[in-house]
Amino acid sequence: MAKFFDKLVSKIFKEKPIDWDQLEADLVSSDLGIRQTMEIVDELQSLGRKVKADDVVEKVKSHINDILPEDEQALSPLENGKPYVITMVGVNGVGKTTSAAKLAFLLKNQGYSVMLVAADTFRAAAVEQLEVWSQRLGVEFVKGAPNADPSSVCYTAHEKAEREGIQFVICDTAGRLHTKQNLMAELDKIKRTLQKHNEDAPHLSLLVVDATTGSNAMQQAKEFSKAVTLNGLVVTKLDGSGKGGILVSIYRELNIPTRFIGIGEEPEQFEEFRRQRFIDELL
Ligand SMILES: Nc1nc2c(ncn2[C@@H]2O[C@H](COP(=O)(O)OP(=O)(O)OP(=O)(O)O)[C@@H](O)[C@H]2O)c(=O)[nH]1
Ligand SMILES: [Mg+2]
Repeated sequence: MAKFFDKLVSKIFKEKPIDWDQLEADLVSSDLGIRQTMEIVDELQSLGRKVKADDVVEKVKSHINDILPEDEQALSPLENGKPYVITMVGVNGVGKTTSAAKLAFLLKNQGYSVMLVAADTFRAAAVEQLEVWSQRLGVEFVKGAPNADPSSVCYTAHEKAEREGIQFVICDTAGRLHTKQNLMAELDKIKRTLQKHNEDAPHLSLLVVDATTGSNAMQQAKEFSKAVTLNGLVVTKLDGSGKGGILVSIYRELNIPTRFIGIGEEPEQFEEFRRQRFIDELL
């Protein structure tokens, strides 16, 4: 995972005494958010002694540990024989389709049966992209007619999955901007349609955000959570210049826990989020 405090560490170890303005700037640029940054700096300054680099490292770690929730349980199939339904939503290009495929791969490797559903029906290329993934990974795939209503594709897929005893259904949706009312309403329709099969569906509604977009990801999380119930976050592209701090601020502000992280383009470069591991790898 990206060591998002690399820069910070190298600076604070060189500079004694600590340059507070610089520390603030570095914490903010790690996407930890202004609120967290101010709290960390205040707490350090109120230690009442000369603050050392180790103090900063410890404080950042303990602060994040206090904010983030306990890890969620790994996903497990429903016991009533119906499929566990996962929807992937987010703005364009964040990594929804890739993450849907990677998640299918992860679940398949845990021994579960999985179906990928192409509910991004706007572009033929989008359907094809997911189809190629499903063939490569050897998982079930369902698509609709070109330009079909995404809800109907999800409805049919659920029916098929239930009939065939498939344990996990992952619905990939088209990228959309929160400003497009009709597209946001479509997400709600997908949910309502799935609920005709199972009132608890979707069991996991994942917002996918690209870590390299920094505070934009926070904005997306705010807007999407107004339109749909989100109960998990996927943070992609943490292998690049992505600053993982964003997942801390999103949880703090919106209570959406990070469930998975993407750390590359390959199917295995995707992990369940683990708080301790994240903190250990920060510095
Ligand atoms: N380096 C890196 N690249 C990623 C990661 N996740 C996705 N990508 C790349 O990001 C690009 C966009 O991914 P998609 O999965 O097509 O994104 P999308 O959200 O489905 O895009 P739309 O359907 O067009 O909205 C692809 O080139 C992916 O390979 C990641 O964790 N790390
Ligand atoms: Mg896509």
